[in-house]
Amino acid sequence: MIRLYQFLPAFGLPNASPFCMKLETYLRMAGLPYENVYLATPLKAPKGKLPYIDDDGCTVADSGLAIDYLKGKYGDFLDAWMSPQEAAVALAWRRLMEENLYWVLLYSRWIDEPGWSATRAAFFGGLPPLVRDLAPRYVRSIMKKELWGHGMGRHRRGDIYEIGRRDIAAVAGFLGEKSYLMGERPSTLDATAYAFVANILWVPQESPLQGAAKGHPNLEAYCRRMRENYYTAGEG
Ligand SMILES: N[C@@H](CCC(=O)N[C@@H](CS)C(=O)NCC(=O)O)C(=O)O
Repeated sequence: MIRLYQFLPAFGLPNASPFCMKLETYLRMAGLPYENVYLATPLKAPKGKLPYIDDDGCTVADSGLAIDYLKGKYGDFLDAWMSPQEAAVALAWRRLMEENLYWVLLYSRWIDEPGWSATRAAFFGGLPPLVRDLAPRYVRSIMKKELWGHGMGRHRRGDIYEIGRRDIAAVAGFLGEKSYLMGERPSTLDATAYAFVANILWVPQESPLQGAAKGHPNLEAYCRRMRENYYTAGEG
């Protein structure tokens, strides 16, 4: 049995972590049976981050490495049809979202207001009084350091959101009128895109990033399509 270790759901999404939501969406798209194991913190995760999977005792941490492992063991249900050129394009789009857009999302949630207030309430609001004050400050300081280390956190607010706006416009432009990112057939890239775009569009965190996504109605339609296809009503 595949066990998916991920954060507790928040914001009415399958997961407020785009990487956790990506891996769960992949499992659903590939039709692989799995069981969710929800963790409050990533402290015990093999690499200190979530998600990771355990497949009958074989542990794989990192959404991308887990998907590679699952494809190797159970077959590539989603991407085998792609030409090498299409696979290269899909990888480049995935990197845009996971390695660049992610940091704008992180900034909008953990640093900027009103995102930070919503994050604090959703992730820490249920903790006992003292921890409820200390934990968010501590985790936020880690996020600040990570943003600085990546480099995104060194930019001015306006520049960060302009970077995010361009990424969102690029994703929307590439999607165009197609049903899925790579055409009329769903692929693993859609697990990433749905997870990221829904985590920007469908969260109670107004930001210029969310405003940019709302400016592209095809992104909303795309997320609805993914939700209808891969999640039952009310789940995500
Ligand atoms: N490359 C990893 C990224 C995972 C990741 O960044 N997870 C975040 C949540 S979105 C996390 O666990 N952060 C905890 C931390 O950095 O302390 C993947 O694809 O799984």
